[in-house]
Amino acid sequence: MATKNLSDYDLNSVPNAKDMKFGIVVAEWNYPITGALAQGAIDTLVKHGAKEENITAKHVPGTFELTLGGQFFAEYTDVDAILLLGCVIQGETRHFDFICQGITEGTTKLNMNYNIPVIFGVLTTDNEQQALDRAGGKLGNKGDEAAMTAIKMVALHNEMR
Ligand code: DLZ
Repeated sequence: MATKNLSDYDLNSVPNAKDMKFGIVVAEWNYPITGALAQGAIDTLVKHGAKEENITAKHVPGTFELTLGGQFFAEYTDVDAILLLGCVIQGETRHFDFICQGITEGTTKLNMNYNIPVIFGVLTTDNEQQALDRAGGKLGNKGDEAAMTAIKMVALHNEMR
């Protein structure tokens, strides 16, 4: 399936998640947005067969802390995939750049170090409206997309190992 917006996905192309376990780390910064991402992710996991008891969500203060929250899941639990959900909105300082760099590199390192899917579900936008549009607004919900990516990557892992 070639797609630009995974929210418009073909339901049949997503594997069943009934035996999969997921950890979700949610940043509290911009919580109206990250909470919507988390709800979208959970709804999508359940829609594709995941059991609610196999989905664990934890909160961290900001997007910068998502990496360590993800590492805690990887170290201390037996989840099959981890979703990192955050929202960084451009401000007047360079904080945006540093946080985006930190979470991007951190997510990549977790993927490489733990050999399980760690999904980059972070909105990086110029303003709040762009974020709202992507958190259940007119451009879908990137939390749904993170969930589908997680399911697909767990299925690939199970197939190949
Ligand atoms: C400090 C900060 C700023 C300015 N902006 C955001 C943001 O837009 N989104 C977000 O998730 N977090 C932000 N933070 C907080 C940092 O992620 C982090 O929590 C602090 O720098 C403490 O490490």
